[in-house]
Amino acid sequence: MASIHNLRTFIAALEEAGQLARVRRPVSLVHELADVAATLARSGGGAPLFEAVQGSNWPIFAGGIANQKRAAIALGCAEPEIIDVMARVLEPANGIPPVPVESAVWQANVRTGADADVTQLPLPTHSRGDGGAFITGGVIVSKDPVTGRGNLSYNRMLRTGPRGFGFNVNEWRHVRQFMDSRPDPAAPFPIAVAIGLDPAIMIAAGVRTDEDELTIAGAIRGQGVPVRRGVTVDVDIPAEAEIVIEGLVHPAQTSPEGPLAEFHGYHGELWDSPTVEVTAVCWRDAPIFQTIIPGWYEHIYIGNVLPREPLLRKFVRHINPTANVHIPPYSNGFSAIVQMRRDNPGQPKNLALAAMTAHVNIKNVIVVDEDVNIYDPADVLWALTNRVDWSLDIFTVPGSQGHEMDPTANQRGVHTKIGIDATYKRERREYGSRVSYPPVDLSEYLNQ
Ligand SMILES: Cc1cc2nc3c(=O)[nH]c(=O)nc-3n(C[C@H](O)[C@H](O)[C@H](O)COP(=O)(O)O)c2cc1C
Ligand SMILES: [Mn+2]
Repeated sequence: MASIHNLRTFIAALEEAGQLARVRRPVSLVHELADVAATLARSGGGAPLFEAVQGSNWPIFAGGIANQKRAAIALGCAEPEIIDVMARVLEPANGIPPVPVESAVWQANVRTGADADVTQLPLPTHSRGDGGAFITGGVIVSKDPVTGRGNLSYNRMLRTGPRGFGFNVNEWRHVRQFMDSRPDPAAPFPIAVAIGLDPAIMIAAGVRTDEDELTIAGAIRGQGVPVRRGVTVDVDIPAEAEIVIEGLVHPAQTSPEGPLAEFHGYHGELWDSPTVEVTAVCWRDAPIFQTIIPGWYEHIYIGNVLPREPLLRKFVRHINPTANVHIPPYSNGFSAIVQMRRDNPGQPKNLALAAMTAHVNIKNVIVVDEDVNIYDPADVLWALTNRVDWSLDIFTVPGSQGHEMDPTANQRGVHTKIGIDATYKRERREYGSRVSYPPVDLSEYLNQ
């Protein structure tokens, strides 16, 4: 497989692996495109490349990192190595800084000032509860005004006009801290939005770290990401981005922004968010637009699964060195499945306790044996059904700290965590071993 260094080489690698779904039938940007992408993600289909988008000449790609197979392709590793790779690249000492270059592919078409018009961009209105057309798959590139360090993040952007967006940024984000750290916190703050990227950059942008997240993308690829200074803003933008929007955030000029499908599977509320004044729109010839379906698998993979599994695994391996973990994309990053070789009968509960303390979000921990596939929800439900006595094998931690957006928590994020020992208790009753049919390569049996 050729090495991945931009969106195009990623799409080619996905196609080679049977993980791309070319959608040739024209789709509407309003709901239909997201419906198709969400259906593909839910049914284990490929990542869609919408080749005919109504009202636009630009194709749209989605779902690049929506399952284990594609996360492995994006990271250039085998599926069982995903957490090892993420653990390595999250280590600041392994970071590789970006490399400034003179030319960027997006310099092919540059529109500035009044010529910059974002209504020409194919922005989907994703979910039926969404408040309009949003950029959800753009990576925000900014710079710490004090240290000069670069920063990547995701901030949803509601299009409000030809040169205007609403910009969602909560109080914990670096962009918010950068703006507030200046002598005049209300002064315009320069950003660039890079769209259509090497998935290494997409993964890095979901990480919370005090380093420049681009150093993580560099660590994934083993070489620094080429970056080029913006046309109208002084930030270093990935040179192989398909599309770049530059602009100024106006922190004190706020307007209603939202709602949008949230990672927990409901819609967020309407915010009074800072606005963005667009200063330039740039694109490579025949660009591919990219979106993330909000509140769906890729959103969770980038924000909650890949960046968090390494610490979770570290915590449980402190107790059991061969334990494995997965944060499944179908439960908002609030659940963890822990897999272990059971020896000491009390240890599953200790592992559940360890998993709960690794990340504040973790609320439900299910501990299973090595014969249960932690990536298959049906297999986990089988273990819950056949290996749990609900009066003996669970414990709850009422009044513990969770995520403030957990729909079961109070406004401060206080909720009840639960640990479930779904391992086989042979000492209670012996049922022999599980029915098992080893998987075969179906292509050797079908279509012959
Ligand atoms: C797809 C996606 C969308 C996100 N949207 C927002 C958002 O609209 N507002 C926000 O404050 N955080 C959002 N986040 C979370 C932050 O972008 C993310 O935590 C990032 O690591 C923050 O970077 P920072 O630590 O440099 O601030 C989103 C995350 C993902 C994965
Ligand atoms: Mn950051």
